[in-house]
Amino acid sequence: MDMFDKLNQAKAAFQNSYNIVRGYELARDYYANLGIDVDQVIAKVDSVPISMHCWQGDDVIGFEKKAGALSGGIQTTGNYPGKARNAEELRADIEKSLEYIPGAVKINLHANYLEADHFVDRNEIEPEHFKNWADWAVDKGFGLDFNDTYFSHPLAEHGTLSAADPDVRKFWIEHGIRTRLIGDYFAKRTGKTCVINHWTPDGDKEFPVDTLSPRLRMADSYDQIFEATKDVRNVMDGIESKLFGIGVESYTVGSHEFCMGYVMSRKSDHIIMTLDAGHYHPTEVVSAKLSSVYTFADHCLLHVSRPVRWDSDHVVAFDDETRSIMEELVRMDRLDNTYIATDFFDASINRQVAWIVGIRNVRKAIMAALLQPVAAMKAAEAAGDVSARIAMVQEYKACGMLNLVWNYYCALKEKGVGLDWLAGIKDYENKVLSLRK
Ligand code: RNT
Ligand code: ZN
Repeated sequence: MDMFDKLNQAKAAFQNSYNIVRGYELARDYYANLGIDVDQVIAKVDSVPISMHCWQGDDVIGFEKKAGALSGGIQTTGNYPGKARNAEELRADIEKSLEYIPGAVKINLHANYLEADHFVDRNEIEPEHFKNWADWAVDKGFGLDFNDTYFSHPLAEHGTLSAADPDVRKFWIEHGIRTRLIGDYFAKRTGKTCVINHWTPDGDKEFPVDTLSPRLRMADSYDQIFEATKDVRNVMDGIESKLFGIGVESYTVGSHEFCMGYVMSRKSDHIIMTLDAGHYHPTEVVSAKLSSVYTFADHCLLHVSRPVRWDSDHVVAFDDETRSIMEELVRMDRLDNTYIATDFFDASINRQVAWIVGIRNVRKAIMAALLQPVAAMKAAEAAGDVSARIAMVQEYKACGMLNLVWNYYCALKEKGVGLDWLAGIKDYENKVLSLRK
């Protein structure tokens, strides 16, 4: 490259940055007219922690020495090369992805991502098996969240916390207990609350004759887990419901009603509902449930995901439902009460692209919700002006100024404006991922 080319390149780079700032200034003035301080919005958006699920990086397999196939009615499809084969690779992949993900993150681990030189069964897991993760998180300043793993295990074939076999149920209760102790360890190590999500795949392919007993057993199992670990502090416990899983289509023990009933009846300050965007009937949406949850609860945990016709766990899109969820949280003033976690696993594309696109979309949806004149919209509604209401809701939802603020925010954080991150990921794919056989 000669001097002339270099100068031209510098000019183009300058022009780009200049345009980003110009865009920001335009948007800043536009939003100021609506009574919105863009700089405050940016600071807020940046501070909302999103819990990044580790399991997108290796198709939910984990690092147990006897790791088998994924089970429990969930599925990854696709065979894109380069998935992480061990915890070091996974951590490196997460770090690389985070170069292009702006804003506060926590890392969300599953119990099967332990590290040990021998096989450690689920009822034997200890904090020491997660020491490397904790050391890494402390070093990087990340919070850690956690999940028990009640699937991909031979003893999970006929139920876990609801199992009729007392020994099997005992095994899984022990797993739940140890999961909470590890959550306690994470909270102590990182100094940040550890949010644990409890999800069991228990269910039946056919509609059972006795639908009550498994539910009574599951409630009792959770009670036992919480009673045995009642001294654990700084841990929140989400109970995740589901409509159905593959192979257990007719009956799910941990249904929405079961989980909501369990959480509400325990009146605990740490047992909360988990709402996964893919866990309801196809026309039933999480955004429509949140204000009912918040009528009776102070917190909840979200699994932001994208169901395509079923709980397919596609990469989160910047779609209406993701936006509606965040709009609800903002309009209810419950953004800070809500633990936001991602949950998807696409094995058909570069796994880092999956993380980056999905998590950026979650944060962008938060920004989109905050860049709306909520007070004015509420005032129109309260005054009974339903015509102004629809006009305002539609106008501000689609406002094109959003991207100008988003681009400026990404530039400010040096996380890649527009698609400026894609080449970096392709490069990593060529240099690192493609060498993994
Ligand atoms: C399954 C649930 C659950 C899992 C993770 C891996 O349908 O959504 O949250 O995706 O535990
Ligand atoms: Zn989930």
